[in-house]
Amino acid sequence: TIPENQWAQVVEKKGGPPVYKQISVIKPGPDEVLVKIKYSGVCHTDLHAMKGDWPLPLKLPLVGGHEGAGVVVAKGARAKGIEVGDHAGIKWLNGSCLACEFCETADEPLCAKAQLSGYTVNGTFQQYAIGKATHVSKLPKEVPLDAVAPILCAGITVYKGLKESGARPGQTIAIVGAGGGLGSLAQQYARAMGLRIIAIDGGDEKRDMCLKLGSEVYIDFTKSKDLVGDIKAATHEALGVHAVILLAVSEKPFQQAIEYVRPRGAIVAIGMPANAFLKAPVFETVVKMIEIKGSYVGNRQDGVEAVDFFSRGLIKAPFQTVPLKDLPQVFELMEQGKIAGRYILEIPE
Ligand code: 8ID
Ligand code: ZN
Ligand code: ZN
Repeated sequence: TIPENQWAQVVEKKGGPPVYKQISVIKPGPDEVLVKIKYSGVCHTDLHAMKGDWPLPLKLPLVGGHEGAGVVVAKGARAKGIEVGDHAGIKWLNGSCLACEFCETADEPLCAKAQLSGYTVNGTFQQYAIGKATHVSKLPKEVPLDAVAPILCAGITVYKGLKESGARPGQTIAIVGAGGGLGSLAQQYARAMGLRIIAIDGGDEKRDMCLKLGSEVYIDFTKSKDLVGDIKAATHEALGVHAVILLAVSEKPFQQAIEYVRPRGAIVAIGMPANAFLKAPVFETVVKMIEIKGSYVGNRQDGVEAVDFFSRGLIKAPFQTVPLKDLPQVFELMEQGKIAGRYILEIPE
């Protein structure tokens, strides 16, 4: 039976912190499902949301979270393709109009009417979360619900970003912010795709993790005296990397990437530091034929594929599990850049 009230982490004012309290359980609308969340990853986006970092209006009070894995416990009359009892994931893209040009061409993250879990609608830092039946990810039953949770945002996003980079098997990419949640998964997807990886982040804990996850080289941005030189030196004939995957939550690497990307290479912006700009010299961009682009989560099929890589045992990234009530402490560690890999919240029964 579904209770009337539930535990949730609620951001009541911009800046937070989230408050652990009881709120009511909402009934799913006709095209929605209600998912009993077992685990939810904590993405840096949840911290950006709480801090009001982005020029995108936020729902308040807000239940954050968009890497939720659990079990469908109720559904509306028009909710198709997923049944009560199925395992399901709630992603950043909670729903979209399905009728605009972007939705029609499988670019539903670009839908102007997109609803965002843990941002414009309540997300997965609660026991019972709502998702549109068309957008929840059906998860195979044999997949562990804790480890798969970070795939639902971090995994899909880096998988999509790697495809957008155009990097081909055997080519070398730089992953900037490799020690974080997206970075740890990016290394596993990149390795599964046959790419060679230079990991860039700070500290020895992240060094050890990155070298285990499949990077050939780790460069510590807090210690290197010549980051650009060190990255180039690690590439074939010091030509630079074929692609840069930018996951860091600081502006500097976004400006720096042009200095070590190889001619014809691509710079893919995925991290979204507050008030940051991408600035590149026009001359080098032109004469090196550099491609600079953004990549934003993934469409529903990217989700299916990213989960499939995981189900096949190709993606293993470290995570630590703590109870839902500990979210404020996770945010503190994240703010300080102290998390190697991902934190996952265990949602109480
Ligand atoms: O669809 C999207 N584009 C999307 C999806 C999901 C998340 C974008 N994001 C964004 C988040 O909003 C956030 O801005 O990606 C960014 C990274 O999210 P995350 O992986 O969840 O954050 P994290 O675990 O805190 O990792 C960030 C890492 O960056 C490193 C930190 O040490 C940390 O390991 N880092 C920083 I801060 N500055 C760095 C630098 N100068 C750096 N690494 C290298 N060089
Ligand atoms: Zn996310
Ligand atoms: Zn649409």
